[in-house]
Amino acid sequence: MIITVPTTPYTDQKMGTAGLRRKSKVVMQKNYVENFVQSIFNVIGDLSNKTFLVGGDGRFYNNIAIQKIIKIAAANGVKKLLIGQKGLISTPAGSVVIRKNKLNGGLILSASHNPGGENGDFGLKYSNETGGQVPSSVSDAIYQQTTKISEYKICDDSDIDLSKLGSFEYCGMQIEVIDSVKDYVEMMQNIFDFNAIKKMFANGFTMRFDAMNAVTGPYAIEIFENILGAPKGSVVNFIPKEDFGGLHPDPNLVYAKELVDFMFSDKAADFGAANDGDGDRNMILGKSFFVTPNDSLAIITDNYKLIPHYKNGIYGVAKSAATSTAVARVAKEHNIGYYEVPTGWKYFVNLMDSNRITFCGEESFGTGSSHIREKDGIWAVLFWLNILAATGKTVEETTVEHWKKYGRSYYIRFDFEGVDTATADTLMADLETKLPNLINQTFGDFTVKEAAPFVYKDPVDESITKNGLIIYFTDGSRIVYRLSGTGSSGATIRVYLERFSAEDISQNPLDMVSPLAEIALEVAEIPSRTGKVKADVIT
Ligand code: VG1
Ligand code: CO
Repeated sequence: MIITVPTTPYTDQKMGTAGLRRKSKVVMQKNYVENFVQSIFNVIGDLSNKTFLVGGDGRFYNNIAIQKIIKIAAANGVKKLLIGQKGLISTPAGSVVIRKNKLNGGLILSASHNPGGENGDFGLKYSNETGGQVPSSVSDAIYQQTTKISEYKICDDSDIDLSKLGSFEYCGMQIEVIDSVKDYVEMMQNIFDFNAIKKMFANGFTMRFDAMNAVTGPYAIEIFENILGAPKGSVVNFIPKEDFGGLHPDPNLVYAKELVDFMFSDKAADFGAANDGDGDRNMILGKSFFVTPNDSLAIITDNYKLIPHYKNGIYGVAKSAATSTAVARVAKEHNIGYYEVPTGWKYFVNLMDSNRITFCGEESFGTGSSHIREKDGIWAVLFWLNILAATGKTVEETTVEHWKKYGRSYYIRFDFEGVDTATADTLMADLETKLPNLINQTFGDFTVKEAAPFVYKDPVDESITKNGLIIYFTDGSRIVYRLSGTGSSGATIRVYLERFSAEDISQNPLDMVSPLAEIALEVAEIPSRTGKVKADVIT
């Protein structure tokens, strides 16, 4: 049954910020998935004693790719695969399953928050035994393999039915189709005070959770409606669809419009939340109120004592460099460790494994903790529900009180999308050269204190990563520039703007950062070089 098939390399199989992400049509090319998966197995080496998880966010082409992965794994002598029922597993649930069952790793098929469908994107994230995505040293080795691959092994047998739970043998390999939801739900019950949240719902508290037609629907129905007793209908868009029903499953003010409109209407629930395609991102809303992911991380950290699993103490916290400094002030107040890493969850893994941090987050709607090694959308929602249940306060009260105590970091991200790759690369290179000259220069009310590339040295493996350019101003404001590593065509320039105010906490964020935006565009010459005078997406 096992055959060896000759193949020729693709030149573009390099993983970005979070796995390999390409247009579905690119991935549908002959041997594209085969080449990539065989390259991963080539790098791992001896597979005879190894067990992996396979599953994904349910998007278009997942089912076909999963069948290919099964056949290639079997042909390469993998001992066993755990596969999410119907091929579904959220990114955080995948991390739970890998860690709980001490697996050697997993392949999570998702392009996360990118749209799906035949004309959308496809993705593949590769995690190791930590339950987190592999470090760059490993993804680089896999990329090297993909550039010289000449053959792959595959089991020439029929497709497998993944709709029913159970264990069986296939082409000499063991397969276990697992419940995608169970282990994850159990873990959440061990972290949070489910009784307190249940009581809050019993007393009439209302919520709306938007699963955006992606993978978190089944998890959310089970946790929020079935177990915690939120009224039926609290979870919307809960059936995972191959094309996410045409939605762009990115939980932010732009793409989760349906939820945002509802939460800013007079019918609003007490609490609103959405997750992304693969369930690792979250957006938190109150009645007519939006909590930025930056503030959410700070508020979660500040309130750890309210949560059973964390109440006896936490290690430090970490954020990506682009994320606002709100959580830094909380870390200082609680006298805990504080770390800044490059963008991408994989940079948090060593910090968690070495007990340096408990919580971490990114401005891009990612929040999480050392309970797993991925960001975790439903975990963040439960954290907020637990805070509200413990304090009896609203989302807005909780956030405003936080600002009163710590001051407020006004924060906005500008994305310039679909920029020609060479133009974007040159823009960043030229800007980097210019940075030293900016120091001490004054722009209106703002004086540059420092300007430099962000360079990170991992304290555990001592690897060096350079990602993004940062301008620091004397008043604590910052501009961060970086190129996206998750797009599937062209380049996206991200400009992150942050302005701190200790007392003035009720201004409009866009108004507050707009002087910084002007400086940011001017210094990097974005309009003249890209032809764009405005950002395509503002979040
Ligand atoms: C984006 C975000 C980053 C996040 C990454 C993966 O990367 O900015 O913070 O970790 O997506 O998120 P980039 O390189 O496009 O800025 V997801 O939900 O894959 O899993
Ligand atoms: Co995601």
